[in-house]
Amino acid sequence: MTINILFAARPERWSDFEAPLRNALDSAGIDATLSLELPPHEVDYIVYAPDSPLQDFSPYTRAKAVLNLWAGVEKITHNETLKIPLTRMVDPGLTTGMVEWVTGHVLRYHLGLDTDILRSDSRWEPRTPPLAHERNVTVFGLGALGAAVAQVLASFGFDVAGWSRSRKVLSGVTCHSGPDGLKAALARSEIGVFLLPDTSATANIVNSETLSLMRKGAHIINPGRGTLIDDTALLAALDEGHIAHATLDVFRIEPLPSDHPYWSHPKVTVTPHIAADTRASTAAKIIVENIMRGETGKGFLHLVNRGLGY
Ligand code: NDP
Ligand code: OXD
Repeated sequence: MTINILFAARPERWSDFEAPLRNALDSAGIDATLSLELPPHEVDYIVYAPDSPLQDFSPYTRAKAVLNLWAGVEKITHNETLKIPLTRMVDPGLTTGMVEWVTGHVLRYHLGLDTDILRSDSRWEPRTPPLAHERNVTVFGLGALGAAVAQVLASFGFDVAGWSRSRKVLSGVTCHSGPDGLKAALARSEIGVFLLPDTSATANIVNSETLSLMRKGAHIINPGRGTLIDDTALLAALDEGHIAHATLDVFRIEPLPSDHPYWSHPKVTVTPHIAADTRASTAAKIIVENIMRGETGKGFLHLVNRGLGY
């Protein structure tokens, strides 16, 4: 029997994904029609990106799952027309990209790289760089991405702690959890990396109170979601000097409006939501694994808990 797979994402993603998906389906021995357009009532699986025009799932009466190409699902979890399982993207390529991006920005702060890179005078000022074990880094969110980031930073020698909703055990990482663990996680942070999803429980988690609990001169790195940060509170903490610098990849409004104060703030680095992208070559295998699972009645991998919102 032929399985019908609808690819519902921006057209440029189709050119990235068509061949890898086709190859992965062939390797798995799955006979499938893979297309940008199919009659809704004939679709078995929807490979989906939340910026697709497809927002009404009710005509897809036969579909068994929506397989999200993004890790973040906040734009789809509350869609009431969606009644079937929703999976999120956990992709080795995406994870590696995030680990590399965060590590680069942590090293920038840890080594004070800007001092030499941005130097415009001719002063010869030798200094001894600190060592990683002298630097406390905290990763807020220990899921697919945060756990990988925390463990790589720990393997570099950083003194790493993490914070998540449920308690975790990760080698080399001091794990805190829940509201009670938040204060301890914040209090040690010289560099805070935010890899939490956008949910009602994480909204504005970086606010005047939590910022004040971080070490004076702390640095913030946010590749999670813009809603995690109370922007007014962060700007105030930067202006007061309590927070030394922030690197922000994600924003409440994207693209970040050209008149937003973050663009011109001397203590903010803006990157245009490029921390990590789903990589078609590795992600196609994950999608096809989930289609196989759907066809053989096994549970889907990386199922979204829509009650929790991630
Ligand atoms: P996961 O769902 O695997 O992990 C989320 C983590 O956040 C888990 O550890 C979870 O705890 C924790 N968490 C969720 N809610 C709370 C809470 N209320 N209190 C404490 N901890 C909480 O997600 P990923 O690691 O795959 O991705 C994280 C986010 O990164 C995505 O949701 C997305 O927003 C962002 N992202 C950004 C990209 C970019 O390019 N900028 C690229 C890809 C993702 P627990 O383990 O207990 O469930
Ligand atoms: C994602 C993202 O959620 O790119 O995958 O932000």
